[in-house]
Amino acid sequence: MDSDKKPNIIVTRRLPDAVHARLVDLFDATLNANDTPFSQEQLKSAVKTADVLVPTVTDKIDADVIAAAGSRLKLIANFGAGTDHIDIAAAHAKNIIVTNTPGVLTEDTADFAMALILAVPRRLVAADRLTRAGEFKGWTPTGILGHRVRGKKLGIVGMGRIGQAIARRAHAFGLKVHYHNRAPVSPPIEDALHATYWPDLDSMMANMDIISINCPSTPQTHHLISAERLAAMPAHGVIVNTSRGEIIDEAALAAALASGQIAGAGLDVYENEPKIHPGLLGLPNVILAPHIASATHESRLEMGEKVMINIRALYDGHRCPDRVLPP
Ligand code: 8YV
Repeated sequence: MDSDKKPNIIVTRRLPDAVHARLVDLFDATLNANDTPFSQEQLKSAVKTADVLVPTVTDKIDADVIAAAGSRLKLIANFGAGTDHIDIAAAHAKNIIVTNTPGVLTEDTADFAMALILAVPRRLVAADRLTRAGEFKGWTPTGILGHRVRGKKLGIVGMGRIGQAIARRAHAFGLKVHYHNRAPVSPPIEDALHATYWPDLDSMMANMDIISINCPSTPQTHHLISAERLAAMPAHGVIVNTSRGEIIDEAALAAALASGQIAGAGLDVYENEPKIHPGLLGLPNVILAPHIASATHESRLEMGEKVMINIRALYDGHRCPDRVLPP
């Protein structure tokens, strides 16, 4: 690239105004003003002409899109932490770097997971619906009874940054923290989190009151929460997912919730977003959020900063700080 020329950046979605302004200030940046997700054809045409593509979770950057990339494309700087929608191996084979935005959305995502962990057993959304429907006729001893959270066992599936941030909150709320991970975290971290490791996911699921999904989506975690594992949960069990929909067999979950095999769920992510399994939509014991666990003004700004830092590092001749390797 000509060193005087600003790199050409294509951003597939509309971003907060402050991020937008800084991107166009620093780079020859084009953002998607109408915010409609790009089609595969639009993605292919973007990677042909751009030096840097800034996609989000709504873009499927598969091998076909990577194959269409021109020799200019040096970096895919994802606006988000999860990169399961990007074929990183195919990008690396063409010497295209992939970066993400870890860390800046950890605490917000953990807050949202904790909100679901509290809201499902305490029936917060059902209570709001009842009140708006004019059904609040005054206090009763038996109205909208939920279940106590304190003292219950929470099983965290995936003890990475977000899992650990949830563990800290859960301990403060009096939950007993358990976790399953490919390997245990180090003893000092485990001690600080007051967490108990379960090498076997099946045994953990059978023994928990609440399960929180916090592992990344990879071929190995696809439908990790299967019909069989849901069946192993106790009937009062609750499951919360703020990671990726593909980790749970969504049809099996809808069936388990409808039959009363498990008691409730709080979902922020779905297997085929933006579609949601129709069986979930009518269930009173499920809270359905539209993939907003990290949706705070603060995190979106910091995600934008991370994207810009990664692009600047590359064009200033440094290593991008948030390089992602193939899973
Ligand atoms: C982001 C997320 O908002 O960062 C992630 O992996 O799931 C979300 O919280 C989204 O990915 C933006 O691309």
